[in-house]
Amino acid sequence: MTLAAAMLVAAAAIPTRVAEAQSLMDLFAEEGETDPEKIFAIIDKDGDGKITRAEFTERKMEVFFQKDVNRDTRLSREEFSSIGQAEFDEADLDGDGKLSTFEFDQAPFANFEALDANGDGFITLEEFLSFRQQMQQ
Ligand SMILES: [Ca+2]
Ligand SMILES: [Ca+2]
Ligand SMILES: [Ca+2]
Repeated sequence: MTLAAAMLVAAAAIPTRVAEAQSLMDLFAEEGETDPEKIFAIIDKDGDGKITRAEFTERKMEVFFQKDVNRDTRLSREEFSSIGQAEFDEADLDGDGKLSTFEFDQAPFANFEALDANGDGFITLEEFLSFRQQMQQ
């Protein structure tokens, strides 16, 4: 069994909410980074301890263009294999099997509102960590 196949089997065995949290972390992390505080710091560009919507979107777009290997401004399933098929399909609004920048930005798997628990327009480290914790329960 290849590593990728082994990971697929493992992903299928864990509950969806855990998979969502994992993919959120994967999405924003630098390659191989798993420490949520470091991931938070990557998104919080100006280092003021709060993630604004602009910082969140900027990081999402950075990730998008990193993943878009063939530079067609669409993410194919092959280019974006770190999330589950169900999450991918949910984000693929026009059902063409690829995610546009718009679809990626709107995607429920990386939704600003879901992380901004108190709705003040900023994601704090506490909100970021508790979102992750919630997802893992
Ligand atoms: Ca900030
Ligand atoms: Ca592409
Ligand atoms: Ca699409």
